[in-house]
Amino acid sequence: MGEATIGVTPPRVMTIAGTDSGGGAGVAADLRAFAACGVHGCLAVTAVTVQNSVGVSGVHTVPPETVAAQIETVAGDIGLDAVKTGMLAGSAIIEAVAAACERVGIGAGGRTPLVIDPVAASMHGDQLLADEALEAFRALLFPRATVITPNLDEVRLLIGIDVHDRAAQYEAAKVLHGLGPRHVLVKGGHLSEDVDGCVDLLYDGHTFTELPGPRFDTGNTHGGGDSMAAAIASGLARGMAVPDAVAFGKRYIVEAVRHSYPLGAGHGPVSPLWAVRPWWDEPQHAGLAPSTLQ
Ligand code: PXL
Repeated sequence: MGEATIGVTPPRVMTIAGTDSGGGAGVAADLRAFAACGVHGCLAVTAVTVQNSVGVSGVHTVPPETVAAQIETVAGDIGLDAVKTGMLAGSAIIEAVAAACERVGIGAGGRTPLVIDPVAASMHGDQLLADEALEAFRALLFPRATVITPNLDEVRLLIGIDVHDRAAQYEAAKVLHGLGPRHVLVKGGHLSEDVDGCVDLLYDGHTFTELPGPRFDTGNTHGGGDSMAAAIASGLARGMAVPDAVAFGKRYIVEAVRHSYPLGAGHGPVSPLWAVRPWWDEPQHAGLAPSTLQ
């Protein structure tokens, strides 16, 4: 009989999000980011989307009580060191998520940090959140958040500020902080003024921190926001303070975009597994598989 080693339980992180049948965004992206960032990933599925690289052609939501049950049943047994949310689809699911988080101590005064990526639309503009749900986001989830990670499209939907320059990015961070999250990360990826770089802005109510990074000339950024928020949640689960977890998430996503790849006729995904080694090329596994193509 082979001898199994008894491993050490890694930090445990849950994504509360939707599926993407194309495998680039949502739960699939989050779980790969968790694996690449050294944590065990759990999932509470909120919706099944029918999509490919060109767009979303169907959204089927999971009953809100089933979403809440996934969260509570995992929290009560496996335990959670951090949680992130992605596509929450509508206000009934947001209400169920907020209530479940309250019951098991996720976010706000609870012991488990909560990263909220306020996903509203896909990069093609397909709606992933019902219109009336924006208010539920602001009222029920933002006050619970350790950090929220909106992009500039989400900023416009949430608070009506159209960010075209750095000054407006600062202003948006202040207004969003007023809605109750402990930290706000206003991502600058869609800021046209930054042609060469991409500056994300972190605000904790006192201090602004600019996180500069490169900008890549690629349309293959599908799943980028999801993966970054998942990496930030992984950092928090590993015990990092928020600014360190955000810097960890930024470094991770820069490399994921650098290694992004084409897929289908539309937008390809970032590569959440850019850091995973090709084990089949190692000498002890030689001959099992053809060496990596290219
Ligand atoms: O990247 C945002 C996102 C999140 N979750 C799901 C998605 C998308 C974008 O398409 O499909 C399920």
